[in-house]
Amino acid sequence: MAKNTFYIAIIIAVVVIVAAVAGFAMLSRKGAPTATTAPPSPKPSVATKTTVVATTSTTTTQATTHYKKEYKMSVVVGPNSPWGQAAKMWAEEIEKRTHGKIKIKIYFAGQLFAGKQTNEFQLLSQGVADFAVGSTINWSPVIKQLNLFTLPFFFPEGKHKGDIYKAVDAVENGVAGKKIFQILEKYGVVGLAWGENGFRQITNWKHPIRTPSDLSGLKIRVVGSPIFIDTFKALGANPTEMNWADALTAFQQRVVDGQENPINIVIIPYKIYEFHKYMTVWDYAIDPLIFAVNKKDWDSFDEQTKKIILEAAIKAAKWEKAMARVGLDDGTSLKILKEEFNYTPKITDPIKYLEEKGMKITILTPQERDVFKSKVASVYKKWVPIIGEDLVKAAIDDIENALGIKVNIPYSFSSK
Ligand code: X2X
Repeated sequence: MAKNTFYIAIIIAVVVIVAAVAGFAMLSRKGAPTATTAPPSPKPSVATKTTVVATTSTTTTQATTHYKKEYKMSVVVGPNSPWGQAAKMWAEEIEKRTHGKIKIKIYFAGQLFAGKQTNEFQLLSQGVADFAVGSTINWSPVIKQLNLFTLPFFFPEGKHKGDIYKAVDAVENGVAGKKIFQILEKYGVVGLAWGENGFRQITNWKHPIRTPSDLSGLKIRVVGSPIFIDTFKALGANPTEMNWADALTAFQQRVVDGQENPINIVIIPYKIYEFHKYMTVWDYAIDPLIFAVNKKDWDSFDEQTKKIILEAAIKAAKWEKAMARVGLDDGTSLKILKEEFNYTPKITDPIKYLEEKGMKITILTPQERDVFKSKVASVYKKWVPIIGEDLVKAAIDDIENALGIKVNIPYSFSSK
């Protein structure tokens, strides 16, 4: 009798185990994400909790457990600028292609760093932000080498319209650009693609600027990056640092006389023409954007996820860069937007658009630009050693090799 009870108990135990295993198999199959369905809701039931314990060694659970519930992306500007739109494009593409495993919340208009834009790089390197589409200017107080792009009048106009943009691409895709990405990585940030805020043009409400004397005494809002103070002082202006978050009110109230920013990404979307009647196109500094990710996050992703994030960054950056340049280059950007993105921007002639809005626009001739350039030797003397002579030389080589022109700067290198 006791023997029979023992056998019955064993049979019941076996049935229970088989049923449990079969149930678990069904549950885990149901829960596994497929190419077409979204992953299951993160709130596990008691049954799934048990299965998680039982399956910790399988690859399915490993791939899902290390994602954060939500990742943060930082952007200095709002969602109406192509800069903000490209951030959205990047985040959405990542979420779509990872089937929702990576969800990104975008913090526009500097929300993540309470308006102090020069803090963005630290937040990204510390992981307070996981992703950013950041301006090299805003990161340059921390990564001194990024001041390369704001050395005044460094990039040559070249022989043909649009050559100056080819010079920028040559640096970003060349030796100098690679060195810069390596430096970022040492600070815990992985750069994935180059976008663009654009060449910065100066606007003001008082009068046209064609010569350095026209700038004399004008109070100009600049970003809180020291090379700007040095440059505008060298040019005879009166620069004052201000966060972008406070700038529009300052323009409206005429706390400052002028400002400098790129046409397509800032001046038009932020309607600077409502405050300033005069603009001078002088292409004195470029502000590349970097699509970047915190290195700890990056290292936590599997190869497939990395590939998705990288490809999505390259795609969004390409669209964004074309938007920054459309109507200002030799037509390449409009072609890219139409042919590769099937997208026609609303404004294809930004200069004409701004004139229609009432702006008086002065486009400097190469000779007039050279007069400004002749005033900034002191900026080069101080900043080339800070940026690093090697990096500046590498950038010059990149440009000369790509464009076949000579780059002249008001600086003599200490060594060959
Ligand atoms: O603050 C600016 O001028 C802006 C928006 O261009 C940057 O973030 C560098």
